[in-house]
Amino acid sequence: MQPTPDTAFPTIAGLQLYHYYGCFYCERVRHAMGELGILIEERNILEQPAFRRELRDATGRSTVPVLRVEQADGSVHWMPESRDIVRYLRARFGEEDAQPQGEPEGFSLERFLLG
Ligand SMILES: N[C@@H](CCC(=O)N[C@@H](CS)C(=O)NCC(=O)O)C(=O)O
Repeated sequence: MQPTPDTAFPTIAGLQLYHYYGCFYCERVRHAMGELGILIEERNILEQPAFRRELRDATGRSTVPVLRVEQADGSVHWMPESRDIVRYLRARFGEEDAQPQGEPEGFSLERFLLG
C-alpha cells in the first residue's frame, strides 16, 4: 500500500516536507509556510515507515525537517536544515521586496520560529 501524506488540501507540485509533529525545527518550517500562505505535502516519518526509509535512503539519516525538491530537469534535491528550507521558501514564495532580517542578540521564541 502507498504511504499517504498528512496534507489533505492541494499542495505545491514538486515539494514534499519530511517531518514529524513535536519537532521544533519542523515547526520552524511549518511556521514559515503559514506566514507565506503555502501548503506543502507533509510526510510524517514517525507515522509512515516508508517515508522514513525514503529519507534514510536519500540522505543517509533520519533527521528532519528535510525538503524534497523536484527540479525542472527532473532531478531531485534533498534539502536538510530548517533555516536553509525557510530561506529557500521565502526566496521562492515570499514578497520580492522583503528585507532580510538582522541577527539581534538573545533568545527569542518568535525569532527561532521565524528562522
Ligand atoms: N540543524 C537541524 C536540526 C534538525 C534536528 O535536530 N532534528 C531532530 C528533530 S527536532 C531530529 O530529526 N533528530 C533525530 C535524528 O537526528 O535522527 C535543523 O535546523 O533542521
